[in-house]
Amino acid sequence: MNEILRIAVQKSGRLSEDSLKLIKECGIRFDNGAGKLKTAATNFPAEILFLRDDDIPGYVEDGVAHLGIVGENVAGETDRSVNTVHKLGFSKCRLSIGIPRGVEYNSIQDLDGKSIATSYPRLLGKYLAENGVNSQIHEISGSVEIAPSIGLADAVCDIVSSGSTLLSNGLQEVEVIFRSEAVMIASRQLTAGQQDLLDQLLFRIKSVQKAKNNKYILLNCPTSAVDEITKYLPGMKAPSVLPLATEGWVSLHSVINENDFWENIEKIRQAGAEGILVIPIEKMIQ
Ligand code: PRT
Ligand code: ZN
Repeated sequence: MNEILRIAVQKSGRLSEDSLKLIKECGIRFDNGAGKLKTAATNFPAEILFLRDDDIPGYVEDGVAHLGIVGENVAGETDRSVNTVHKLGFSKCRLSIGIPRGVEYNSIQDLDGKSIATSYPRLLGKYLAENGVNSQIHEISGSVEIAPSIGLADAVCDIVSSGSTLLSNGLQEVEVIFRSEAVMIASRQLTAGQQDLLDQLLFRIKSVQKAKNNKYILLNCPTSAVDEITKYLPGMKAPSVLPLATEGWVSLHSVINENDFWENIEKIRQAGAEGILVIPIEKMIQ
């Protein structure tokens, strides 16, 4: 059977660029001419649909798209039944409660009996219920942050990234209720062939993500320092160790993790490494 995977991505907005970049990094080629609603990949059985992010869960539930890339905030807010299959690591933000600056705040209980404006009534309602707080939720679809200043609500619950929108509207962030990043969602009715294509795509995505979290490292060190240095290089298996022309010295090749990169580089230097080269990895297959 000639199965095809339809992947819905945001047409234009904060998720668009990184979503398309990820698909390209998975080696899937397509023409994304401006203004297109749909495009076919040339070297993978996939089509890409360009939609508003809020519409993506609905299209995926209905099976019009088989996969979609949305923020976890959108996936968590929707009542559409879809599966979240993988976190993608970009478009990180948080859903937070903000109140006017200067108003005293001790805990979420302070919002009992108060009104909160938000575009996320489900996520907020769940958080309030979990904390036994009874607030009035005002659902509004945009410009949530002006609600307190126009007397519409006592507080807001909105997406925050740098925090500057809250700040410039005289608000302070008092509670983070949900942390979000882009996720891949999938239809619950994939055929075996579509599931197989999804598995292939996820394998590629994980290889791209692993490569981003790691760097290839080459260094020279005394043979006696190899064991000590290897402790800081939990690479793929054991490092490759090649003899150098200088007696008692080797060249060591491995993979170093991005998270504690500088800390480990310092320890490697102290252990006697010299001529350290660090190179980005394009794909990492394990
Ligand atoms: O047109 P369409 O409906 O497709 O797009 P949209 O306008 O609904 O979404 P868009 O493109 O703004 O955001 C898409 C997704 O990006 C969101 O669902 C989040 O998952 C994620 N994301 C990451 C953000 C932000 N950062 C963000 N800062 N979404 C919105 N914001 C807004 C927020 O609403 C607030 O107005 O930016 C402001 C806060 O930013 P700071 O930096 O001032 O704190
Ligand atoms: Zn939207």
